[in-house]
Amino acid sequence: MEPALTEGAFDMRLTRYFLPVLKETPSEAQIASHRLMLRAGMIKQATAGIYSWLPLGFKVLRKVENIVHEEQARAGHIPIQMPVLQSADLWRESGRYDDYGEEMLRMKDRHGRDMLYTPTAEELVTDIFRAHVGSYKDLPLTLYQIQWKFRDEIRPRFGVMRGREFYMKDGYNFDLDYDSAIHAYNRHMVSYLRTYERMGLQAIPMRADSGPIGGDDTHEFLVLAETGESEVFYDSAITTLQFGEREVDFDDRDACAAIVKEWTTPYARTDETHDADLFAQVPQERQRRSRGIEVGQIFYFGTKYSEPMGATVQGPDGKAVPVHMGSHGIGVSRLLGAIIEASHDDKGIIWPEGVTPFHCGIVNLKQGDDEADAASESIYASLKALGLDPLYDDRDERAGGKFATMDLIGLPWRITVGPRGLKNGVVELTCRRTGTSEEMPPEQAVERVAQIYAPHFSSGSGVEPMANRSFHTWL
Ligand code: 5CA
Repeated sequence: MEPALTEGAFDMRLTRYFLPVLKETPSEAQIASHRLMLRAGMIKQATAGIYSWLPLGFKVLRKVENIVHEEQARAGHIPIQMPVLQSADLWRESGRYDDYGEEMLRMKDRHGRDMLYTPTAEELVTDIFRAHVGSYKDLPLTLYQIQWKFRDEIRPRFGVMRGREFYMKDGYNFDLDYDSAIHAYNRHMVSYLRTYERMGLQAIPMRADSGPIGGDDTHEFLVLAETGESEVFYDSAITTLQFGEREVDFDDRDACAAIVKEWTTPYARTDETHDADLFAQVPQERQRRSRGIEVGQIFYFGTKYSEPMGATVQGPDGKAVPVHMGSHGIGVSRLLGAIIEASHDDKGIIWPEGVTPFHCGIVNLKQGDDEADAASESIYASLKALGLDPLYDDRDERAGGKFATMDLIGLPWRITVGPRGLKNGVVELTCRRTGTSEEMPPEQAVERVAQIYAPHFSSGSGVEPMANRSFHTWL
């Protein structure tokens, strides 16, 4: 049998790759993440708020997406894919076609029918549900997708942070009653806490406003950053919480509720729901006012869509009841901006190990030197044989230029190979975050890199991590 074509099967020598880094700082970019994504050749603006994803950006987008899929699988949610173009008719049923306003991109097809580019998908998923589910015995059910969305933002800015076209995970739960739907809400909160931590982020759930999605119960997840668009108020105690390596049974209502309680007890709210009197009760030395990037939001809205759209199931007593629903979003493309805002320095990006586009860079200081070439090739092959994904800078360039590129694109680890070191049998292993370097024999450097990534290859709970799989086999 042919082995599966994995990501690692691609040739990752820089001379054969497409990494259009920019020397100049683009003047249109106001914040670090936008500047760095453009400079590192991750994205190119196609038109206002709409971007093409170049190889490096696309690779990180896929990594972030894979973490989202893995964590959704762990929580028991089921992936589907819905179209981006939808008929306006469904949105008339829910009453949102007129309510949604100018953010919705509307168009007509050749027959004059009203169409739209999906800004979210409550209506479409409810239509799928009502067509196929009729009994409480088929509940609970949570369907989700990762799909492009379009919102005609009045001021698209900060690159992928506030785009018009953006990539979003949107999930929808269908439950028989309030208690079961609240468990779905809690399960999503727990699952999201895990998801963001795996990306090296601290995202704080904060009580928020539900906007056009509707409902009273909603939390936004915020990554603290000066450049964030939301004003937030919180008790600093919440920043000490860590999900860590806990094992969670996602079917256990009490266990999920306890975790939600832990994260929702300290005060944390966006300005929309901020309550000055309540905030004043937080000990003064722990009161924080700051800014944050919203990387996700969860909603419980009960029967807001199921009732007008007739999404009912037969309950145990034989009576038809509208299902209780919620929706749950993660800003997948925005996350790339958020991760960079949280992790960069003046030289460039510093990728957390969980989402780095390549595990390790290899810099050959003297391309064309037989020994340096052979040692670099051998390190490249050894890392690949271990299932790792190295990027080998095999260009005939000055060392300074190679280091600048590696620092800019932010690979967490770099192995530097040069004739001088090789005479002593050593190469250099450098940590991007701390800047510290250590000399060691090539085999040992390979071994160390493998050890560093080992935790990212075994995520426990029966969900195999992406690094061992071919593209998209999570489905
Ligand atoms: N239907 C619900 C949940 S699926 C929903 O649409 N929620 S949302 O409006 O809060 O969007 C979910 C996430 O998408 C947000 O938390 C944010 O991270 C991301 N997002 C929203 N608008 C944009 C945008 N213009 N650009 C980039 N990301 C965005």
